[in-house]
Amino acid sequence: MNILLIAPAAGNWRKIAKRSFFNGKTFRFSMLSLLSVAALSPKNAKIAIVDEQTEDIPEGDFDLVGITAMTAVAPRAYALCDHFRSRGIPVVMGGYHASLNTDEALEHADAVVSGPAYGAWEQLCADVQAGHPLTRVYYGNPAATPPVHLPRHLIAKDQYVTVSATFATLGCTNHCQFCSINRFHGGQRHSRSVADMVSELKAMPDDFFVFVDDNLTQDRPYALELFKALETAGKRWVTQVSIDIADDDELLSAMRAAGCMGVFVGLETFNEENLHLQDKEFNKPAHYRDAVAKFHDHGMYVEAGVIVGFDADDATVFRNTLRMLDWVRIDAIQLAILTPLPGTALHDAMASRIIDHDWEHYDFRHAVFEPKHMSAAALQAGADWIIRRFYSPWRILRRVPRWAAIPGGLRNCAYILALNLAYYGRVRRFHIGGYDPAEEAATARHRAGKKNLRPA
Ligand code: B12
Repeated sequence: MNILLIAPAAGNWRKIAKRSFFNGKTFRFSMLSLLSVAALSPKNAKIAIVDEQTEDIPEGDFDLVGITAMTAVAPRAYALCDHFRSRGIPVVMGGYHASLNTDEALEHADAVVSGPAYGAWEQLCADVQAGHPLTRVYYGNPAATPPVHLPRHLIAKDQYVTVSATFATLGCTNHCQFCSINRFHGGQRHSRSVADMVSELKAMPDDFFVFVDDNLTQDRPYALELFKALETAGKRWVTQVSIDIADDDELLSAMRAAGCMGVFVGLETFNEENLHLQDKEFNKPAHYRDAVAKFHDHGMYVEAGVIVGFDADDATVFRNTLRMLDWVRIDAIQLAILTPLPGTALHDAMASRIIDHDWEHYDFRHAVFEPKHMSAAALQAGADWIIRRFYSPWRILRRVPRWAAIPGGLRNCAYILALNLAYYGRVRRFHIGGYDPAEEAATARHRAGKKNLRPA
């Protein structure tokens, strides 16, 4: 059985790896979706995994094509479905978009694997091998035990910041309105056995890895057990947690002892009303600065997820947000424009205000709805303005070196610098906020000139 598994890429991201200055490598750290599917495939199957960020789609005599898709790449995924189906090759879609928008996906794919692939993909492959017609939807078993070892050799190591990504938990029990996770996992969270984690991590090729969990510490006893087991593994890792664990010194110490270098936290907004509207009241903006300081005290950097465009945001949100990000001493941000992803509670609530239905624009970089207190164009411009300002060379230079002064912080300093430069590269490559190299050079000359004019 000859299987082709594809991670499509849209627009600027297609074959971005071939570019020199910004090649997106820092943001390529997980092919877990397709590696998991590959691991569940029949033992005798010949499998190719293609990541469109790094390579072209091959032509060949495939018995089955599997495509993963987040919403932003769904149109590209559909074009690929149509292409392979026109050649008589059965195509299956899986992942977030197809699971939460199954009827739409079935207009292009022969079948959809809904939810996790466990149990579903094995059955689907058995149907193909037996020559049976495919069922339209195969439902995975969320409580199944995921394979411990993945065929990581199927992806090109040099194209990724690390091929050592994994997850210890799946799902999150919070109900944040804008997030796909809760609905995708049916409100459940499942944890893998600590023994399986240790076995997988020991076999990983790199010392550095990423936990792609949505909220690694949500089950505290489990997290403490996992961290204890990792203490002697000699690994370094990063992950995503929620900010409310900052008061838990025992947990933070255990994370650090287990090798955690830094965390991604969804701060989302500095406005309490917005948090209330999104069912994320466990975030307390008044505590953000102290919370970030706690992570720093434990030797962990903080990258924040920040969203603009909520209903309590007006045109002052951009300046305020940037000022607050500086003040709370955030090390890096992923700035998003609020996006009503189809399948989320937010999408249901906002349906009548959506002005752009092109899924390719649902990449958190486009204003696709009419905001309450400003125009969509103002939201777009303001979001771009924050990104460009936050990742200006001046701010990066001010932000990163403070880690060099922290004992043991040099490693983090290098990592944070790489992360900041990668985001800066994105600003340049995609001309975010009207980035113009000539203008930046002129500003640099202007500042240098000012310095030279300083009295001796
Ligand atoms: C890693 C990651 C990324 C990486 C991915 C690329 C890479 N190669 O490294 C990067 C950083 C680039 C990224 C970018 C974005 N991401 Co992202 N990302 C993730 C994250 C954290 C982990 C994905 C993962 O590896 N999961 C582990 C695997 C095992 O689980 P899985 O993907 O669900 O796969 C299982 C099933 O879904 C199924 N399956 C999946 N695909 C397929 C295919 C077939 C054929 C079959 C049979 C089954 C199947 O089987 C797998 C095993 O059970 C998820 C959150 C999460 N925890 O999943 C968000 C997530 C997928 N991202 C999300 C979003 C919104 C984005 C962005 C739009 C915004 C952003 N945050 O910047 C951009 C999109 C960029 C673009 N234009 O394409 C959303 C997707 C929601 C949606 N409806 O589309 C998620 C769910 C986060 C969230 N909280 O909402 N992301």
